[in-house]
Amino acid sequence: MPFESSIWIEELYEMENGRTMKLKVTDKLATYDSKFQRIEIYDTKAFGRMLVLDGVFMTTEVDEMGYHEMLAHVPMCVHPNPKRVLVIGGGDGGTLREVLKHKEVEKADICEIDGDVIRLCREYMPALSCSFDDPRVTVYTEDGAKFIAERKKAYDIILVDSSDPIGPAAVLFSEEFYKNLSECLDDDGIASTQSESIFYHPNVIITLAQYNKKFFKVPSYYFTMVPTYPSGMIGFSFCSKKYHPIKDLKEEKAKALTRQLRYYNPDIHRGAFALPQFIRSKLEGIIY
Ligand code: SPD
Repeated sequence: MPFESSIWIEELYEMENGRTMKLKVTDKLATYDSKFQRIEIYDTKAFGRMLVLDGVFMTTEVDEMGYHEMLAHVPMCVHPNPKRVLVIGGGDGGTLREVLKHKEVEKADICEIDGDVIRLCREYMPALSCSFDDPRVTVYTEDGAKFIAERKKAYDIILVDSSDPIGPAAVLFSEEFYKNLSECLDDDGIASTQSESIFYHPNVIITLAQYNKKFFKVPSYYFTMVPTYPSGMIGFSFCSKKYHPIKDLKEEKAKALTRQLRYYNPDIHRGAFALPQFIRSKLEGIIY
């Protein structure tokens, strides 16, 4: 009889008001207390390898494409020439891997505060961390909020691949951060930022939509499916200084890219901006 683990890992759901999620794990590959957080990597029965930060499920091999492809390709298939790209956070490398699928990219900077996340993901999660050695990549192990505050009009695209607004990532959900995000982008730049779940975090989404509207000409919000995240979904603020998320979609480019992807395609792109009425009505007058 093959060994069947009966160990379940229960997520620490601080933000989800008495709700949680459990996954059966078959092996614990790493646990490390870095300067910023506890980093754990598991083998799970149903979702492949999983990265956990401070008890919160960050990404799994099986469903990460719903998150990383949508964070990267939605803005990158709208901007006509995304040459200079910055990823904030994203130490597992999944977003960077997607960015580098765009041939126009000349420079892909990644600013991750915790170098130990990169180190452990490079060792244990190669399916995600496979792009760090690409010659277009520069890694900065710094505070992302400070990094963007020090740079003006430096990027075409900024992708904020953060954890939740508790712990080291809290600063990435502030008004000042959205102001600096806008100033760090060129005049036609676009940022996409991790903006939580419409079911569990409507107040976070509304607050971020207000910042988005204040500092960007074309503010919007879209979402995607990720079974291991709270409520099985997560969304992103689409913060654009010029381009419309649907009218300016580069259809042919998006279609061609789809051949090497598992989640994103032009129809998914358009559909992701259609929000259920309960959240759409709350965002009415802000971004709708
Ligand atoms: N509630 C967990 C949200 C995590 C979002 N970021 C994940 C990072 C994956 N690169």
